Amino acid sequence: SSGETQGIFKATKDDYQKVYDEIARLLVDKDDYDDGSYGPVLVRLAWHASGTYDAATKTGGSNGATMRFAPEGDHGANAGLKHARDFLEPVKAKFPWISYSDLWTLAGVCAIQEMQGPIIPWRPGRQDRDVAFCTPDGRLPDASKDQNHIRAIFGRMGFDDREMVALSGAHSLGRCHTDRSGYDGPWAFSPTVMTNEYFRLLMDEKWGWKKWNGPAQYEDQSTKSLMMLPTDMALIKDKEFKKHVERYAKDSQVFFKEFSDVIVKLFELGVPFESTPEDRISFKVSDD
Ligand code: CCH
Repeated sequence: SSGETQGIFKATKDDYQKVYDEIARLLVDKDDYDDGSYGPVLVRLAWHASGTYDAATKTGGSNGATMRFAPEGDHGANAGLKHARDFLEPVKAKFPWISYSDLWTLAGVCAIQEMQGPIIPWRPGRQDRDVAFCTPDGRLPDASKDQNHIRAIFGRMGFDDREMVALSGAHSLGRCHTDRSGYDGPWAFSPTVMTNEYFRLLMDEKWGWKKWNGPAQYEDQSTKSLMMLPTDMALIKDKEFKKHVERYAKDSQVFFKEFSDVIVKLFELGVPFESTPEDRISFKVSDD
């Protein structure tokens, strides 16, 4: 059986669509945040919940939602994600049968789809776990590093080069905040719409070091309003990574297809499903 059970309540696909619709409604309703949407920070919450996975020890991953607890919530990489967790509290209150771990990944799916990204098939089955399951600090990527670090971190989760580049395309969304990571600014001109703009900018723009007192980051030379992290630039410095950046810059459909496949995999890392991939739900996008 898949799905949440609480007492005699057994959630159906329609129940999960109701949760999706509620998150989508709140995304429209609460538009007084950042660039006008909580969407990007919800995507980051789902990614940081999932990206702690270690394939060798089969620990971490989205199952558990252990970022609720101080040791993990306070990891430097998770700074600012409280905004995303708090945004979802009214949803959890309205649908108390869903686990936080299913809710966080479902919210990531909803945010991507509502920001005009690809359909991300999703299935329930995550269970919340206690503080003892918090992962150690240092499992998420450090933006000041290079391609070797990217391969070490994402290789530990079980991803190959192509998948690492596809996942990085999420940086078409959102921005860096000086009070969170220390970095500043958005990667793309439309940070609340999912596109392949990140890859096009990497290929087409001239990037130089930003002159400021903050951590080393790049800025575009034409407008000086966009940014790239050292790890973003590593995707064009490394020949094997760059092949995929070029592919995704040229063809947004190819990017959307490969991004969807890889983020489905990311959100399912380490989850002890009783269901099969055929049980995944493709949620209906809201009409505007
Ligand atoms: Fe990321 N990311 N990310 N990222 N990220 C940041 C923000 C977002 C790295 C570093 C940062 C992925 C991979 C990487 C999002 C999704 C993904 C920030 C700014 C840093 C730093 C945080 C702040 O200041 O608020 C590094 C390093 C890597 C890999 O090497 C992957 C993979 C994904 C998803 C699939 C999203 C979305 C944001 C925007 C969040 C917001 O609040 O706007």
